[in-house]
Amino acid sequence: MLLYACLILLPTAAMAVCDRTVILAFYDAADTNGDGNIGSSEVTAVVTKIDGNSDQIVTRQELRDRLYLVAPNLVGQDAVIFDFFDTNGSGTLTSQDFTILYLRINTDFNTNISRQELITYLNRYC
Ligand SMILES: [Ca+2]
Ligand SMILES: [Ca+2]
Ligand SMILES: [Ca+2]
Repeated sequence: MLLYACLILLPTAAMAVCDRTVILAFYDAADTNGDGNIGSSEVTAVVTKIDGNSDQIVTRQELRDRLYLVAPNLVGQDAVIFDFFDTNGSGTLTSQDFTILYLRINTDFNTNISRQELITYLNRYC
């Protein structure tokens, strides 16, 4: 838990290339039922589509090749999206990245990431 606390407080280098418009558009594409919240089932649906070989790790190549399955309007923006999600800067996306991001953004500690929580986060760090 201490490790997570440190990672949450660390400013990320990835934010240097952060593009709020792209991140928000990706959020809207992932919010498949359009209720302004991203729940765990919507996260799982996105990861399942992008993780082509189903090894629970999303590589840059997988995101580049398969982004059209989730957000056809964002094809070509994969690097911006990847860097936003690679919160630990490891070069791959794993459950640790999603956990860190979830803890950073989900300020009311419920089970969803609301659109407003994301906007608040982007206003602060992006
Ligand atoms: Ca939703
Ligand atoms: Ca994979
Ligand atoms: Ca990572």
